[in-house]
Amino acid sequence: MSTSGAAPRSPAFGLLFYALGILVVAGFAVGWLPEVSSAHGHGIDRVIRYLLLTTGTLFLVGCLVLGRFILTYGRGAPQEGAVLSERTQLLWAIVPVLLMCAISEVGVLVMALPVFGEVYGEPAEDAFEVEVVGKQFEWLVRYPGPDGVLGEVDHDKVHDSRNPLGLVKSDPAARDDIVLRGQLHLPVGRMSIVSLRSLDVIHSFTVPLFRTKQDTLPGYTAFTQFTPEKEGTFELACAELCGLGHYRMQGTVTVQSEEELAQWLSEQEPWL
Ligand SMILES: [Cu+2]
Repeated sequence: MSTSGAAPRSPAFGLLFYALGILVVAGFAVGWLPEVSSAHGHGIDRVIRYLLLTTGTLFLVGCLVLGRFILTYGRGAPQEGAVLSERTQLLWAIVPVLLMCAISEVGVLVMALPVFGEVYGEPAEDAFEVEVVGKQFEWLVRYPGPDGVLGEVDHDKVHDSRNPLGLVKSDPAARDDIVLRGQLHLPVGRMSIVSLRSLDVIHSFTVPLFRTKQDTLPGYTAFTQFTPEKEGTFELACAELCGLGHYRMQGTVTVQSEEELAQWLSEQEPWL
């Protein structure tokens, strides 16, 4: 055989790089996520870590097995007895598939479903209700006002400066609605339910530290719910490339105590 002794080392080096990559990812997976600040967010982080660690480990094991096969069977014509039996080949094909199924099913059923239930299940009865509407390129936030009811809106009445949400003046429930640009105030420790609409294209309501993300679609009202855990100011962003000004489609989420929130709301003027 003419190959020099250096040839088998290159796959070994390749494997070393794979292994290092996986170890780095796995190491960071435990602590690289930004601080979480909502009740369901811990579950989301658990799912992310679980997926990174399981699929990362599988990937590494796959590379090791592949490397072993290349080193053992990859040079020259197969020798007597070097070809695996059909049964063994079948096992090598089926076992990884079953393993992947187990990983994904455990991930879905045990870890992800309870979180899904928290985000899309029945909201708490005392949930704080607010509406957030996306438009190019800002978030409009509507609070129901003292009557606790979001009034009627009419898309034909939308005017960017005079009536950005198209509130209907003849509806008493709409007359006390408060509309603000990019300022979402929420109570701490109590579930918030946000109804989401869009006035133009698809946007995505995203509060990274709440691990909350929900698309807003024109002509459709979507909902998302979460319970903020800590007081403070958080970033509200759009996670759907929605046009040239997408980058500036930001707002702030202020989480405060019930008293502070009630005080702040009482200081806001109704839009109409
Ligand atoms: Cu957007």
